[in-house]
Amino acid sequence: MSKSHNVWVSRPLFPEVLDHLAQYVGVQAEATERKHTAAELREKLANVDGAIIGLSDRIDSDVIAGNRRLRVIANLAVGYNNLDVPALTAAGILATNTPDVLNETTADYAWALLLAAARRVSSAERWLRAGNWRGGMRFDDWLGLDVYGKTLGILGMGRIGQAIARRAYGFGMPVLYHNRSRLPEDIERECRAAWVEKDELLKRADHLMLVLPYNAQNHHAIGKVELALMKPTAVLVNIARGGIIDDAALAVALREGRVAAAGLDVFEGEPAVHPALRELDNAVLSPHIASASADTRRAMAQLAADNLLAALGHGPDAGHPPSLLNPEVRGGHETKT
Ligand code: 8YV
Repeated sequence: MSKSHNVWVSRPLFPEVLDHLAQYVGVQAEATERKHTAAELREKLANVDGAIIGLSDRIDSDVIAGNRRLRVIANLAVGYNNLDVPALTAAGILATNTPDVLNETTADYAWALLLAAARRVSSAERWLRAGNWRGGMRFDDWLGLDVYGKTLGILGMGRIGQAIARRAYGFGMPVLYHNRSRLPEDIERECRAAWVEKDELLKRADHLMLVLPYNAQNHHAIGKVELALMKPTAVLVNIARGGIIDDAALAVALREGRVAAAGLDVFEGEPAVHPALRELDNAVLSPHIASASADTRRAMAQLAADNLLAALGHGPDAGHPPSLLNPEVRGGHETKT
């Protein structure tokens, strides 16, 4: 049966999610994972009604210029700094993301990085695998930093920041946070978290986690000046976006022991990673996998598919994408000619 709408999926996705999409729309899905150029995106999007795309696909005014058909872009991520939402809105194209379904998994991973960096898990494993564990182990070898009982700082206190904060209770850690806007008192109470100015956060946090969205204001929110305010015994964790930390400045601070260790899941210009960071034993590095549990990545893919279908008027949420970023376009798919 021919379908009234066609969609493009820019990367390999769970087969069951593609099958679900195919019940309603014609699906063209890429079989390999790669970054698409603006010209490729323009060409792919010219002949479809909607697309599911990933963070490496940058959708801006240039990519959608003159496109008379496209009705929806469904991002496979909660962060959407790869989308020019005002440009999509101006073109009458709906934009969606995948909030909430990844909060807890991503919060777990932030703790994994903090613990691994503080307790030197990765470097100890590298040392062991290299066959260095022969004979006795010195009592004062492999000393790490405590996490339990220390003050946790969180910069950016959205839903993931709050999920991180709630876990701190189990570690006996008081939580300080900074966010552009202070949380309502009941949420602060529930998270046992106190708002402080950014500089105070940097100075007082024993360990600091970054969970803020990337935008022009947050570019290098942690640079040389901010790193100098941190405690030399602090661990810095970034699960948010590359570009929030000045990676070159962080590498210098880590090398000189001005910051004790770092756990980094995201990098400026990823998949490239600053060579100086790769050299450092006190940096735990991972390839942007904070949301990558089997259940959560499935839930993200399913939510992106639900958003796409709803925007095109299919499925149980027809006409009401569950996580619409530009509701001002509402109805745009009906009126677009
Ligand atoms: C990525 C993320 O989507 O949701 C986000 O904003 O950064 C991640 O969940 C995922 O790593 C795929 O790139």
